[in-house]
Amino acid sequence: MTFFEKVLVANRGEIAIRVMRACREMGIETVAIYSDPDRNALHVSYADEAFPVGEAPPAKSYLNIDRIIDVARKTGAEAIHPGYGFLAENAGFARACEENGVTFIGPTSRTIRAMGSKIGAKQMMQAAGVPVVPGTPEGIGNLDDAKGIAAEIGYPVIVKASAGGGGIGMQIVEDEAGLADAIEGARRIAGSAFGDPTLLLEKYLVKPRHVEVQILGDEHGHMVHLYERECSIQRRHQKLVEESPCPIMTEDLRERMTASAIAAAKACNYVNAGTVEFLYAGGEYYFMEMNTRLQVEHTITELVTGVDLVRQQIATAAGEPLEYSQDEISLRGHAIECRINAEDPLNNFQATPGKIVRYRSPGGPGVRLDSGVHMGYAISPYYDSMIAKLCTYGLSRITAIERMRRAISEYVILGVQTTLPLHFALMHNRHFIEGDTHTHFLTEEHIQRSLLRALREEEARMQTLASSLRQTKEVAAISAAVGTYIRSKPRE
Ligand code: MV4
Repeated sequence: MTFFEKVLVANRGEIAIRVMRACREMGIETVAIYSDPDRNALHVSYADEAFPVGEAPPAKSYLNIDRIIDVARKTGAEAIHPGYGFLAENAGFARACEENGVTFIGPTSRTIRAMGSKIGAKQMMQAAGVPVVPGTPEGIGNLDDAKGIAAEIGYPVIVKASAGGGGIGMQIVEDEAGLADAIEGARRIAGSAFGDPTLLLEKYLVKPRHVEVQILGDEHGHMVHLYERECSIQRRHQKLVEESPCPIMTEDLRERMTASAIAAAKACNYVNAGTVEFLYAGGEYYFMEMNTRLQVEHTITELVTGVDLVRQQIATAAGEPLEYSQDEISLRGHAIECRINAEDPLNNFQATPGKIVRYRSPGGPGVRLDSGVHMGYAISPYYDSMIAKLCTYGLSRITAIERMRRAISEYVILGVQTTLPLHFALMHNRHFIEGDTHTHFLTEEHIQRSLLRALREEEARMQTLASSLRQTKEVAAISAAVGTYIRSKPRE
């Protein structure tokens, strides 16, 4: 069955390769796009065809809607997969695809737009009976109204940008005295960062878990969930470690949370792959937002269910009914994903772009590595710092953890500082092992102390490895020089 003849992948790095892998399995030709510095990137050589779309800055290349649509039309690509980030949740891009007769592999532009408003999404979810965090039913009006609602729900409260994401502009308010400044500050940031100053106010949930549910909907009214992912270990709203299933999930909570996720998806007539994000605190869960894209961490859902989510996205976009009914989707085992970024966890996660001078991938039982780099690859300062997603799978959580420890110990990346030492430390951290994590896990003092100790040990191991490789290199260089010297001597 051919769903499309040719698909353009409007992304780069590991996710572009991931999408192209599904296409290759499905017999679909692929078109890559690349910015000037990405001309030698892996995703370019993996594709059947590749076209430049502009200079390094995303605005001039991977966000260049007209250029991307033009490449699709010139190559005859019937569909575009946006990956994640870049244009994946850009309603204007989805609309441009619709208007140019190119299938956007994802939800409709109408759904993307609707879920882009936190207030609109919350109202829709509340009407569908999905639990939402208590707060302003509309945007924050005048200060007195805000004070009234805050007094009613009780401090601390949080002020958020309705058109926002990633925690940008969020203000936590401990008492009424701080409310006016918080609203003013959030409104200014919301206006400048998102072009929309609309704010909402909610009860602030202290140290919640971030638990999300994967859903898949087709154009024939079928909707299924593919269980939950625990994504609480984050830093500045950038996820670092994700796992499925959630270590504290009970059958009853799973039943309720997945039913809410399905109800949320149906409320916005969701089609294709999406994720319903919840905050979990005090034994209760609340709708946070709906992501209208394939997520970075889709990998762990694929590992515990066996479902190829990208394949389902492509087939759904081609009008096919879902390949699986809910009864045919089961969760087996445990999967963990560690995001390996070119960042320095010992230096405030400073991005560390640079050239990879030594690269050796892990493998073996229960290891999946989705990587976009190779030896000699230069991590660009223009794009996100992700090197690879290291995933491990086991029938039990402890097996997945033990495999992650082993895979990290096998993974050699020299030339740039990475988050590998942090992940090594986390996989040995008692609180992580006990599943006792939440969204502020990495900011807790005792966690930072224990991670610092483990990080320094791991750092030392990496230095030893680097120096031994250097020695090897020096030995190799010396023996080569001796060889040359000997060969250059006239024979006696
Ligand atoms: C919250 C919250 C606590 N209470 N809302 C962070 C970004 C955006 N996705 C929403 N976020 C939060 N909203 C209420 N009412 C805590 C966070 C939050 C958070 C949420 C998920 C994952 C990581 C986080 C880190 C800090 C704050």
